[in-house]
Amino acid sequence: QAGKAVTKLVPTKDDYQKVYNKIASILEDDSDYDDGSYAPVLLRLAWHSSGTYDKDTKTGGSNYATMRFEPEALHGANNGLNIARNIMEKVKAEFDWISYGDLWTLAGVCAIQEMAGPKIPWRAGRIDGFAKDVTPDGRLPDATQGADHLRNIFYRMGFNDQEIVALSGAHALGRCHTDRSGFEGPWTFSPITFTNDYFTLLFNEKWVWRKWSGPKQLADKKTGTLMMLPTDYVLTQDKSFKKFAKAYADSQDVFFKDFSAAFSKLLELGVPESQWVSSEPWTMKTMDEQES
Ligand code: CCH
Repeated sequence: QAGKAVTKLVPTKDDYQKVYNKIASILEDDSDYDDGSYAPVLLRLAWHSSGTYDKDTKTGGSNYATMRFEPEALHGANNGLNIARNIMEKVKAEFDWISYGDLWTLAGVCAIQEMAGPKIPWRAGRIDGFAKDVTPDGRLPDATQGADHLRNIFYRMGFNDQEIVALSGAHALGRCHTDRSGFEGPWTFSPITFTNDYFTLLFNEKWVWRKWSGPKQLADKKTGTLMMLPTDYVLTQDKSFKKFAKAYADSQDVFFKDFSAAFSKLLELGVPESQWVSSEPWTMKTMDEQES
């Protein structure tokens, strides 16, 4: 067979692990970027590419990676995600066989796991869509609103109150940027380590409206360095949300378990069952696990 092209094989779990490893290897490429890691912004890309799902029309979701196209790329909610998409191009250049939907969701898995979060079961099989598949603006949550809005948005994706609260715990990571959303600052003191601090801080700190010219957001009274969005604070005000938020503040294990299940479900929204390459989700290894 010398000199003959090898028949292209279906990628295996090992192939996707190589992609995971590549993503992990570039997370901290620029120590000057934010808190020293691209993981939070990659996580936000995975979420925004999946959270457009509408269960009634079965449109949106992670399948087609339609954020590559205008106008979805320019939707206000996606401000700043061009940074994440550009970083992903470096990975795509090396692994051209992977679909954008698989790449972006795998980056979300990698971000959580490499920031010391729980294992996120993940499956491959998303396919690239076209500009005609872009979703309408307004499918992602608006941080200035309240509990009704959160329910409208997340029930549309097929989530319940418990899952809404669990997913919100992702705000343990990363920060807001005035030039992206208008809001400013991190939610926790460790924005590149996944913890349940978002929930403990929500209950243990006193939150006051920040006095500034920007959009309405809360600041912790003690240091004034942390922030909560109106939609974050509502998790302590709405009776049903509060019950779950309290449980997650009380136990990081419970939070990690519920987050893993809800986030895994989020990443699969909009992908027809027949497309998955494996019947069972895979658990990708962390870089640490592969060293020992
Ligand atoms: Fe979020 N998020 N998010 N979020 N988000 C922002 C940043 C991050 C809302 C609004 C905002 C989820 C849910 C919500 C992340 C993950 C998740 C920002 C600042 C706003 C505003 C953007 C900026 O300025 O850079 C609202 C409203 C909701 C309602 O539920 C969910 C669910 C997830 C993931 C599971 C992450 C991570 C960030 C930090 C990004 C970064 O660049 O640091």
